[in-house]
Amino acid sequence: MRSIPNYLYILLLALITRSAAAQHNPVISGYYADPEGIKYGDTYWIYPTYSAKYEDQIFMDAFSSTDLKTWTKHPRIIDTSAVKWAKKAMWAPAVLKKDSKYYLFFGANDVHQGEVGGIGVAVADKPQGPYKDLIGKPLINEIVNGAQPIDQFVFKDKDGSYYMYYGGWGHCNMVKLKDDLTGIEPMADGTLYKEITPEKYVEGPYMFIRNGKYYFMWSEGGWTGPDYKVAYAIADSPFGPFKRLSTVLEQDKDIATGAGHHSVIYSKKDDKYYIVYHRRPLGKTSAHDRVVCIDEMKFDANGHILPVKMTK
Ligand code: FUB
Repeated sequence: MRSIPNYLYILLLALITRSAAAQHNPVISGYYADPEGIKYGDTYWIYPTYSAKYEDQIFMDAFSSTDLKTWTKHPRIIDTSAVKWAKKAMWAPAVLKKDSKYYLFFGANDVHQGEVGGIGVAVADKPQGPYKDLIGKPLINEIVNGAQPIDQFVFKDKDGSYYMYYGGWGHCNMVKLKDDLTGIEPMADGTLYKEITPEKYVEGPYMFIRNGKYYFMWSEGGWTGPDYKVAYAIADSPFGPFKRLSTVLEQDKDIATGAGHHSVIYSKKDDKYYIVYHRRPLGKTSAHDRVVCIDEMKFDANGHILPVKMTK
């Protein structure tokens, strides 16, 4: 029997590898949402919400990878036994490393006026936990400016200040965190809670700096439906103003619906940006049927974000 010529063998191998790499979404199995992606050293991490009934959302898992393709699950990095005031609806982690500690901010209890819950903060010695409640109570419990205290993102500014953007119910506040992350303190102008809600904002804020500009992003629409999406603004300061520029991510009839609540990972070695988000597989209509995906996020020559093409 004649053997396959070498060049054909190599071509075949390249094609197989390429299609395997292209078929990467969803990146983790199971229903998860609101993913916070981050790189600690050489390792990529995803911290998502466990997407299920509120009463079942009593823990969080994390996932790590060195190549953005193969992910290792780290189960129950935090749960309600470590956070006495959290009973349900542990949502939307935001994470960071400060000094030699790892911090995880989260929402709990789907809090309404007069209830205990809101945004909490936990700390661990390793990215995979176990995370312990840092202050033994919510960091933000109250509803201020109409914003439900959920969906926090913690942003470190150029001068080392930590600002937290947060809010559901169509309102977004920013607050300045104390340097030890145990509470909030007034900003330079004396404001404690500054409302910065952009047009059409619903929830899920995120911020990053690129070429000196502040890119502020958020989710619009309803997370339980197909029209959920991500939009953005560019500003010269972390305080805004944040004028809506365009939609970055939305449903695609051939791929998935309800795409939103994202974060961004920057890969310095190849200068690439990745959007980490959740979406609802075609044919699924339950609110909680959400899966975590990653796609590349590109910019035009003027620094504007191009619409993301979701991939399978
Ligand atoms: O997963 C729970 C909630 O769904 C989040 O807090 C919202 O942003 C929405 O994604």
